[in-house]
Amino acid sequence: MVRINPSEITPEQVYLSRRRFMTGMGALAVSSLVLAACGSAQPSPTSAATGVAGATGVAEPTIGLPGVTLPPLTGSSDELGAPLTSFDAVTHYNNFYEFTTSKEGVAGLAKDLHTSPWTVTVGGLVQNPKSYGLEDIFKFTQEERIYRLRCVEAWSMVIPWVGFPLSKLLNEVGPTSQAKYVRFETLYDPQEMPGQKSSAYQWPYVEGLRMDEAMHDLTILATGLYGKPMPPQDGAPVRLVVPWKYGFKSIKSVVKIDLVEEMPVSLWMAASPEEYGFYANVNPKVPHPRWSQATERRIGENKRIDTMLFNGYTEEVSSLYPDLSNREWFF
Ligand SMILES: Nc1nc2c(c(=O)[nH]1)N[C@H]1C(S)=C(S)[C@@H](COP(=O)(O)O)O[C@H]1N2
Ligand SMILES: [Mo]
Repeated sequence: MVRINPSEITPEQVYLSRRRFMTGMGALAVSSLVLAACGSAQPSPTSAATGVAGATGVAEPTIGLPGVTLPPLTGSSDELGAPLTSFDAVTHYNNFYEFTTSKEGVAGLAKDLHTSPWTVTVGGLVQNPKSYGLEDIFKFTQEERIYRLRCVEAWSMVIPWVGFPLSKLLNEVGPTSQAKYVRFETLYDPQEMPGQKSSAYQWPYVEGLRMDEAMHDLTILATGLYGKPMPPQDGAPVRLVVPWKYGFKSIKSVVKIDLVEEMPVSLWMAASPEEYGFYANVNPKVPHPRWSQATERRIGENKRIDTMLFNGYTEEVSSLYPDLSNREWFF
């Protein structure tokens, strides 16, 4: 992002907003979990990364978890009527700097990423720290959420994610009263992720949210898209999606979630502090230091469209940011 050319580049409320973004049968399914027998041993993040299988000794790239059925694609547009971005574009125009800074190159380089077994270690200021294997992640009811994704580089997509509210996982571990922020980390494994051999960035990729942002119903952990398991290039097996913020906040291939007291320093804050802050809420009126954010290119369409405050989710999230004149929210 920093080094590329922009041209390339309240309960009732909660219930109501839920209804707006959940679509079709998937949302109504009691549980999509159909688990095959799987090993009970918790793999360490390291063994998960290298794909060393426990019981069988066979290491194989796996997408998703055998036996898990995700809710099928049901929607065809977002809640504003914008059509879905094609599956091909969603999976072949990616930002995932752990592989390459070339958007078109990510899919090919990421295709062999070992995503099973996988462990997400959740700890820090919580009552019940827990390591989630994929089988635990898929115990949360998976639902379809069609969201706009607005990259800070001024392009956007409409993506039908599959996932579940992050709040469900956080409620399980029980943040203590000291916890003010959530810090997320992507897998660090330069063998699997060749872009991490570059010292241009401080790996692993880190992102963060304030506690109320993390608990917001729109904030999900996504395990798939288009009714299919998450493709590696989109952040398999599990990634964050925060639709009212610039895309870089939606961290991919998460292995660690910590509840913390201090505001985390994200990879982008460390890489370019004069350009990227913590909040990064979408705002057409606050330009990036190097380009305007007033409009965006919807991938697959020719014309530019107007960028919306909070990426069109103002009704849902504006109560989190009481003073809109506070520039910190939009940096
Ligand atoms: N770990 C990690 N997460 C990441 C990125 C990345 O480079 N590494 N890129 C971010 C950026 S800039 C965007 S726009 C989105 C892109 O998600 P997509 O490729 O699934 O559309 O992922 C975000 N999450
Ligand atoms: Mo982005």
